[in-house]
Amino acid sequence: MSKRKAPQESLNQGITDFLMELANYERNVNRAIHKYNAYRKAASVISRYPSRIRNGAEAKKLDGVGAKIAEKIDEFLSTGKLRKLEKIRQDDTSASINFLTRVTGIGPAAARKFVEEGIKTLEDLRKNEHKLTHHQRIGLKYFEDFEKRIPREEMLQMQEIVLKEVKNVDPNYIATVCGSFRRGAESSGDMDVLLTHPTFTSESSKQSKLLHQVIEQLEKVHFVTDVLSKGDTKFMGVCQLPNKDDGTSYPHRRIDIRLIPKDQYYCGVLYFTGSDIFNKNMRAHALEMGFTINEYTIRPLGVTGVAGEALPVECEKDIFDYIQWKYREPKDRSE
Ligand code: DCP
Ligand code: MN
Ligand code: MG
Repeated sequence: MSKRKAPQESLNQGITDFLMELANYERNVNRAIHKYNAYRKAASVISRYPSRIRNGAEAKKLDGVGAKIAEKIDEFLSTGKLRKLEKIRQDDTSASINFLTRVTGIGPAAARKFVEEGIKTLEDLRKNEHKLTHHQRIGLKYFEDFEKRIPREEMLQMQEIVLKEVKNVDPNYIATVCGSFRRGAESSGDMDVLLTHPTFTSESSKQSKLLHQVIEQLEKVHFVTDVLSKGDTKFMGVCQLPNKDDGTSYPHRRIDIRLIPKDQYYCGVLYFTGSDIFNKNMRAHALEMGFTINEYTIRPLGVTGVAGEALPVECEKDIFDYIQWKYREPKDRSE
């Protein structure tokens, strides 16, 4: 997961931006999850609205936009800003909480706790390293690097190293770089790698060695530089390309590697290719067709709505076929 997205302009960008800023404020600062969800829902329905919204009343007709949000839209459209947001932006506590959550490993709860203790800046965090988890320490160490997006040219070089080293460990591995990279993005926030092996299925016993020996190899060739967390099926860490010819170094980058049973691999590839919006839309269509899709399986829904056994899947197209959707190449999966 990465936090910074490439901007995606829409007709009502100004409105959806301020709604998302309010949503994050409600979640991060007030712990008001219901308000967070309400703002997000409104932002989502407005982002799909096909014309430029002229006033609050027009927006209020949409499902998920109530009187209070309509009022804010009127204020925004007539004055170009929102007093509530101006106040929030000036509030030192909420600005600090929002800032700290940009460090990987610091979620809203940890950020609130730090701010209560007077820890508000990178400098404060550095002075209080003993209060940080290992993950947060690495997040702090590479804060500036992790804020940078990864140009596709570098993603291609990173992919080459990962695939080569995976095959060096065992040529029978199957590995796919997913995420925005697989959708053809010109830059990515991180690298998402999925890994499987023909001997590993959801029926076979756990084979954690399959993930660990790949990580060891990537560490051995100095591609993986740090570990954020490492389980039997999920690795979260940091990697770096070898220095350029002129001796200058590349930024450190976030990399996630997941080991997935072979029979669940293509549901995983589909999910981790995204986009998140495409996933939501595909799942909604699947439900209409009587199927439920998640990152592991596609299952038919019985008449009572209970999910049946996982259906066999040999490639991504199988999943599209079950729900009678025309196959879409990764580059056409932005929504
Ligand atoms: N995903 C999802 N829903 C989420 C989070 C993730 O469906 N809430 C899926 C779709 C994403 C994929 O996982 O494409 C990888 O997550 P990332 O956060 O890494 O997103 P991207 O790779 O798409 O973008 P970025 O370039 O910012 O990393
Ligand atoms: Mn990711
Ligand atoms: Mg990604």
